[in-house]
Amino acid sequence: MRIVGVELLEFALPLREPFETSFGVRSERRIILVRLAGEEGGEGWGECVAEEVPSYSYETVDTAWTTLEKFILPAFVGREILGPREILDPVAWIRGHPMAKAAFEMAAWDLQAKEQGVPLWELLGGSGEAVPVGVSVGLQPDQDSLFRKIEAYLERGYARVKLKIKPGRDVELLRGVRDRFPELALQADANAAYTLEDASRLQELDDLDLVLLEQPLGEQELLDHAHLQSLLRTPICLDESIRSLADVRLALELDAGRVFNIKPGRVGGLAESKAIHDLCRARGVPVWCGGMLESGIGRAHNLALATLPGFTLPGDISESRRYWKQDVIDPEFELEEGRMAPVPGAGIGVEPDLGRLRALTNRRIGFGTLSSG
Ligand code: OSB
Ligand code: MG
Repeated sequence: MRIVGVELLEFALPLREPFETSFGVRSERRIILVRLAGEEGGEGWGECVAEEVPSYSYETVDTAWTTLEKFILPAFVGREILGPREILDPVAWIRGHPMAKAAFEMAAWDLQAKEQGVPLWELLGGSGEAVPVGVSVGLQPDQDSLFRKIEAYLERGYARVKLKIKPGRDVELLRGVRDRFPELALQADANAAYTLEDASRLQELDDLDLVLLEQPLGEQELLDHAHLQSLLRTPICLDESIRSLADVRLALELDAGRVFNIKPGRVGGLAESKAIHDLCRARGVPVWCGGMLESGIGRAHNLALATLPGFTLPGDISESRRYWKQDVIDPEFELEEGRMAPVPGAGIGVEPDLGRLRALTNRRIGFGTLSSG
């Protein structure tokens, strides 16, 4: 498969409501999409999950744009791609920047699946079946709005709720929710806001029957996570700490985490995600698919991945309407009877509304030959 053209475009989508985490508040999302043109006329799409500011990760929209424009895309125009696992070989020399690499890699998986006429989930080894999904709820102004929000999500059919926590807004907040919703599949995400000094406070969470506690400590603190895990019954799930299969191997060796959140963007793409999934499945370690407030393009990739058999916990793969007034794909992603399924068709099964995308686009760059539109 030869890539004859590449386009990079950036646009902004306002979030339906602000999303607050221990890092701060987001009210819109700047999104980069990668569009690939294959020699047989097919197109592949990928989304970059880097955020506006370097808080969740050191990458940002601007570092990803520069890395894609200067180093990644020029290596591929006019070049043959050998297979999904070898996609990134020509840029393996680039240190780090997994989110920039993943945006390209995922577009290339989509293109390969389309050129073979198969759905992406099939190429990945998934079932393509509808999967139960969860919702990630940001910090709310008060308990009443939090309860109302959770009730509305449960009515839509979400299979579990994840709440953002931070020091000072943790144990009481979660205890209130547990008292009000005794049966709820509930988990908490601290986005690296604690240190080992908070261990006794975090131990109080053990009585709340949480599915897991996501990334309580700093990104680099695998040893401290192992120490904390030895003090907790609640399973620790790692998010920010995991940037590759090597990180998972180390974390398992140290018992620094007993569950893993796989985000293809954070680990450099779908091939690495699948390798992590395969290792965890072989070891009986549960994984689930995380989210980065993606548009419908990134969501479609995540959903295909989440149909692999080792994704035994509901992912942060929510409906388009949970994030956007209007998504860039049409029809949008919706829950059906509490589950979400990949859209039928080759590749990721969806494509952006090009007219709308053109109207929203703030910057664009093209390499090689691209069809019009
Ligand atoms: O920590 O999982 C996270 C969003 C942006 C950055 C980091 C995280 C999140 C979420 C939202 O929790 C998940 C989603 O619904 O996309
Ligand atoms: Mg997280």
